[in-house]
Amino acid sequence: MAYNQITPEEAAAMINHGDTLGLSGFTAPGNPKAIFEAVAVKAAAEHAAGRPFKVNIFTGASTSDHIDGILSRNDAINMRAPYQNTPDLRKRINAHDTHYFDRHLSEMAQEARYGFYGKFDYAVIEAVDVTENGEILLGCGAGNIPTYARMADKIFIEINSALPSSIRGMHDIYLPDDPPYRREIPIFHANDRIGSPVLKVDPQKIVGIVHTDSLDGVKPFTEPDEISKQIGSNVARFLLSEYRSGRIPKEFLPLQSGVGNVANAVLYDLGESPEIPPFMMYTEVIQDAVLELMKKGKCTFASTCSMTFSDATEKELFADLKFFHDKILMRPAEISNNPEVIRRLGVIAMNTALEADIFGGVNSTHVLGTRMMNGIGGSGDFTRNAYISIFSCPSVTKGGLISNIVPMVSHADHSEHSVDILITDQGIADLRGKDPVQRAETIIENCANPMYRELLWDYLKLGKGGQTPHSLAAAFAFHTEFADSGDMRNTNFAKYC
Ligand code: 0RQ
Repeated sequence: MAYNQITPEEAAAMINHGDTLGLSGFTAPGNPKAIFEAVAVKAAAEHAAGRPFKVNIFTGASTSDHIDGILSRNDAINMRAPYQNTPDLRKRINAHDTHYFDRHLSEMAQEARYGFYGKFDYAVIEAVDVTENGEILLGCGAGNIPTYARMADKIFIEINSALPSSIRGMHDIYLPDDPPYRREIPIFHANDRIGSPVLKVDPQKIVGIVHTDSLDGVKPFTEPDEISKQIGSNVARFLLSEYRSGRIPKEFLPLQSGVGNVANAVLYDLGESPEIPPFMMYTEVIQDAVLELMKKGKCTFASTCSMTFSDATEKELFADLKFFHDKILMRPAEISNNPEVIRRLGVIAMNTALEADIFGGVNSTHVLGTRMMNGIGGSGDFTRNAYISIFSCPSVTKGGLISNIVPMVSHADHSEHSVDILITDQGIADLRGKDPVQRAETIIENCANPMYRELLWDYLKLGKGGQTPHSLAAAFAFHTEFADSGDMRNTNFAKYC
């Protein structure tokens, strides 16, 4: 079947106000790169003519400036799910211009199939290639596109000629049946392949092919700062002591690692440890550090949803694809983050907190309790089901004006029932087998910054009993003080007694 070759502007012309679109990709890789720039221009023209124009956008995770950035600057997103990290979109979300609902990434696709979010007008897919019978070779991220493509009435494809066709074989596209017919997801080792190397769609639904030629535009990592390095080395020290004690089996276990500098620093540290054996990853994104570990033979395999490499590393990957081809498999988010598989494989989860409280609760999403930062992403999928679940963060932020260890988290994403280990630049709090007061003692002593330890001890003494001795009057005294004076160190609990 010969497909209609169109321009991004022709695609944008077909997209109407109120349409719901499901996009390929997961983080910047795998996202469409041209059509939404044209949609943003259309939105600006419609708004200038006094007509409304906003669309609903479902993705795999965060996107890039080509989508969330440019659409938000043109106020063109009505509803957005399930994760984002773009400053312009963040502003729209916190101003309620865009309705954002933040979902566990493993659940998004199945809930779309269950019909919870209505019909999809278009799927927009970045691809390396598409055959006449509708077999699509995806780019560097899988995300939720198998579901969106199945549900959408029509499909646009962006063929990106910067992507090599030798990437074929690095995807594992699998959609589980829905209840009551679902069976086990048959992954028993991180490197088990269960699906197809291509996404199969009905070719009749493909209404246009757009051509692009650009890499994903992921920025390279900056050298981790001293605090990130200290956290990284504490996480590596913890894992090594678990391994030496035999609580992690001698073969080691698959790792999940979040995004950012701390995650990168942890992986570099593990790579340097001669005692840690070569390991696999079962994770949702792999970053530059993973490619380095593969070259050293330290990481033997990574199951992921996307290859979130900087452009320089992406070029290196493509130049040596033969070496990496059997070491990386990209799966849809509901499989890369699947709770059943995470629990079965014994994945060790490492994620980042914005703040944690002395009893072990974690806030990953809301700055000072109200302003959305990014979203829960896959942190809940992994944390709740991990063999060991680790959260890390710096002990203080903004030079000490904010303590990241607080009496009570101002927004709860992960409860104390799911958090095993808390790590800051100050040290390691092992919360396993401890009651709430014992947890508080360990966290204050090992993780809080010395600037805040006395205040946190004072808070613990305020409680009037109960298993978790909060003082409800003073639980947010740190946050209230920051709002008043801009420095949590000025907290005076006497005001609350
Ligand atoms: O503000 O930008 O003004 O400097 O928050 O803080 O330390 O740069 O955080 O980039 O490591 O991200 C949790 C957001 C951490 C991320 C989070 C301020 C701080 C700064 C950012 P500025 P950092 P990082 C895998 C799993 C959820 C999703 C997830 C995240 C800004 O890791 O989104 O885990 N996680 N996914 O100054 C007020 C505090 C603060 C604070 C930091 N306590 N109070 N402001 N800040 N702590 C990945 C995927 O799912 C794809």
